[in-house]
Amino acid sequence: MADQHTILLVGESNVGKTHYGAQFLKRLMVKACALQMRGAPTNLEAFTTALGCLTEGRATDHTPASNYVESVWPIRDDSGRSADLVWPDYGGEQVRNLVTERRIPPTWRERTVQATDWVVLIRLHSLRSEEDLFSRPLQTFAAVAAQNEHAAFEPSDQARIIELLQMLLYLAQSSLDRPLHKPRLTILLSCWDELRTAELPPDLLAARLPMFWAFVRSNWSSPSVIGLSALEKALSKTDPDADYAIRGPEEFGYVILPNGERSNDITLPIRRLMAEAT
Ligand SMILES: Nc1nc2c(ncn2[C@@H]2O[C@H](COP(=O)(O)OP(=O)(O)OP(=O)(O)O)[C@@H](O)[C@H]2O)c(=O)[nH]1
Ligand SMILES: [Mg+2]
Repeated sequence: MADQHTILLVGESNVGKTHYGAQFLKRLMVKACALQMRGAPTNLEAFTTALGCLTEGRATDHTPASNYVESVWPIRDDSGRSADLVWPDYGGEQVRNLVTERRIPPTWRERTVQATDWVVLIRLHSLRSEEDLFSRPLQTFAAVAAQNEHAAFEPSDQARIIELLQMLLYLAQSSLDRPLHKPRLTILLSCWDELRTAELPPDLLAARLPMFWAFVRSNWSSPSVIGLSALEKALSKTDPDADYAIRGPEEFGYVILPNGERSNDITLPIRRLMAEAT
């Protein structure tokens, strides 16, 4: 019997969900990874456009805000464990709306309860870094505060992501009395190539989003933080990248494991989840 791994893949718009899904699927198709397809995948439509673009060396479009599709990939790992991977693709605005509207549509409620693993994508490069007394003189703060007196309050990017996880934990009815083992949490720092850093992924997260990292560590027993570059470099939507077109998209992309080890197998974050499942 195959385990069912339903992944709650959480990421706001533009973090790289669709490109990761397409690159993951491509790896499975050309058998260039530790995981193997052991049957026919279903609902690949969500990724066919992206796969086509990547084969030509181009980036694909933003997913329409209201889209939500789940694709099921029957897989086996190199030690014979089987799983049905339920991989969603959707417009990231839906995630942002959960927090801003403070309303959870029934479909998202169900997904949260059913998921065995939560994978959260965070693109550090596009988050606003917080301004505080350590980075700015006090006067600049006072001036900005006066200017914004009537502006609506907006939480910081960091606070918004914490709020999102709080809402999901509440929905999943997780008891926080003890550090959580289930659902397991994997944080993928996406578009790692943009960050041009040699730091370890958990260290970078702790330095850039300290409040978020403290929240995660106080609630989960062993969260994983992995750097992910699904594309390895920025691609244009219009100008095809020659290397991609010649060598194939499966030759690009890598992950940085928590200990700093680099691997070209971008399916490893999921392989690790399968190995931990008991
Ligand atoms: N440099 C770099 N850019 C990437 C990588 N992965 C994705 N991108 C770019 O990031 C942008 C967003 O990627 P998508 O996969 O469309 O993001 P998404 O999360 O699906 O966004 P929505 O569909 O709006 O929810 C695109 O312009 C991609 O080309 C990567 O590994 N490195
Ligand atoms: Mg998308």
